Amino acid sequence: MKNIPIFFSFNNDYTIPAAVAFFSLLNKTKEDIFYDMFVLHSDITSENQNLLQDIVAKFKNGKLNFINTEGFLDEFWNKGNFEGHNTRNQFTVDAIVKCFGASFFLQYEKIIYSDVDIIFMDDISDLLNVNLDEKYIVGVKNPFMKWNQNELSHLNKEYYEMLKDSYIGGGIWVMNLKKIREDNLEQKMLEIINDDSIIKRWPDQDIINIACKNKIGFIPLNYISYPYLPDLLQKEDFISDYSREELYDSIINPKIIHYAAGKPWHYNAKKAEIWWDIFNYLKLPKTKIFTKQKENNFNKKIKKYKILFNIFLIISILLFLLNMFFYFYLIK
Ligand SMILES: [Mn+2]
Repeated sequence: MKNIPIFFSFNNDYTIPAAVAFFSLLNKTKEDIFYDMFVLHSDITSENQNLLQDIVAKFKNGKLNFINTEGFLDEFWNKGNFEGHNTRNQFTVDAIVKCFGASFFLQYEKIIYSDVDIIFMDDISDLLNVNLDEKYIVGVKNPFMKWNQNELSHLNKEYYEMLKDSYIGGGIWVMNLKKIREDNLEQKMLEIINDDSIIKRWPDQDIINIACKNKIGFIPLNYISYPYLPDLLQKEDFISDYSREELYDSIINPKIIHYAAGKPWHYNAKKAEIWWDIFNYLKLPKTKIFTKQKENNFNKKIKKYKILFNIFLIISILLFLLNMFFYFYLIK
């Protein structure tokens, strides 16, 4: 048996996606692998913790531990310049807590981090054998940098030039905790958070990529298979740092499907069938995140109708006044 440490960082709202992700991880685990799973969180209810424990208990090769991080980094989250692109509406403090794994896992020299808006399609324990050397972190290089230069448009020219060819996504990392501690890298991360001249649009990604620059390693794109990539590959002008073979291989042989943009629980994601199959198999409940997107669209529609209604009302009143005016005028 080989023990593989892996951690996650999410809030109570993400319990159901985490349940699907945990099931998919353990369902694909090789017989000689045991996952020591950790959840960094600040608000997951005991009921939801039990729901997740029950999923893990279905399998023999995983143990789930919750670590409460309540209050940790709150001050930095509230003060830091996270204003770009509505960052504060999209993310919670949990997004930056994950950068600080070295503080929570003193017992390990390296650890895997994974998002939970994902499906594991294969065992990923080999990741811990990745050669870390002098690197702080290993992740998947963003394949959309050349195509969508807007991804890093919030950074100034210096940082943009520094990061554009090496920027890793946030879905899956292997963190060199030993080296991060040795070099006191977390102090540097705090300074980046505190530096108001750096806008953090993608909180965790921006902090890690800036702090670890030149000491970042890469794993194949298969570890973040993007469900919407096939559509982009149909566009003739699509360009990427990756070869077409690598891009297609990530679609055909995914190790992890990452619903980075459209989420399956909002019904609008590509490749969502397998997510729903696991959801239904586990008989999971539909919680409030399932309606969020719909509500938003609904609110937008209502707003539109409200404006139309008000215009209609004003025109009606004007017509009425005009009528009254003519009525009295003509009667006279
Ligand atoms: Mn994600």
